[in-house]
Amino acid sequence: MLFRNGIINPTEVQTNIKMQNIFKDTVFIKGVLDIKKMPIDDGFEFVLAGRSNAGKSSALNCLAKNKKLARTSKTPGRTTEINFFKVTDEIKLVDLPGYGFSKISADKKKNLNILLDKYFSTRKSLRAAIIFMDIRHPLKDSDIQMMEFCKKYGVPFISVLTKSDKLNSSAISKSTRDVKEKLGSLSVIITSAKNDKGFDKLTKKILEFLK
Ligand SMILES: Nc1nc2c(ncn2[C@@H]2O[C@H](COP(=O)(O)OP(=O)(O)OP(=O)(O)O)[C@@H](O)[C@H]2O)c(=O)[nH]1
Ligand SMILES: [Mg+2]
Repeated sequence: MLFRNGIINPTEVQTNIKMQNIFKDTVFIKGVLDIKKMPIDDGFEFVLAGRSNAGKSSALNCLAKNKKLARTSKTPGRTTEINFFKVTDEIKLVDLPGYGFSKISADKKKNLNILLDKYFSTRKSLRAAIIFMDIRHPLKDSDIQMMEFCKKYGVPFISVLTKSDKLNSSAISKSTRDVKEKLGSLSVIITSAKNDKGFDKLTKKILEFLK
């Protein structure tokens, strides 16, 4: 049991991380484009944000160790709705459409922005955003805007640099150092969905927000 009377026991959480993958039974709930159709606002929610093609849906699949859970694609713009996933009775993951996708119509973009504004400003269960950035070109203007957006609504964010398999170790270190310096944060998680790296760390980081 991760929860007792709705209260997290950190010791049990730590034990659970070692013993099992808490994301292993993650299932898709639904995709929505209307705030009224969102699942009930309870428990703990984590939102996966980032530019199109950054690797959000692939990361979700790696957390759950289920490649068929969220649809991924070489073509940017694969995820078009706000997709809710149930991790446990208490935890949900929310896979967002990527920002910076030019093929989406201006109207759709506007609607999505309004929806995200409503979601971030009203969602009581929202604990943190996970901002995914390709390690080869992190901290684009749209990423900074997303971070500002999180700050505006008091939503903490976790920075993740994806696709580390595309760089050698010195380039990984350089990019990580740059991002840490620019963000003034020591906490940046490096992942590779191809080599299944970094997801244990990301899991631990997410669990810290349950305390
Ligand atoms: N080499 C490598 N490719 C990756 C990695 N993560 C994702 N990809 C690839 O990058 C492409 C985009 O991945 P997605 O997970 O669909 O990206 P997304 O951020 O969900 O994209 P949108 O839904 O368009 O916003 C796919 O072809 C993935 O296979 C990684 O760690 N390494
Ligand atoms: Mg996606």
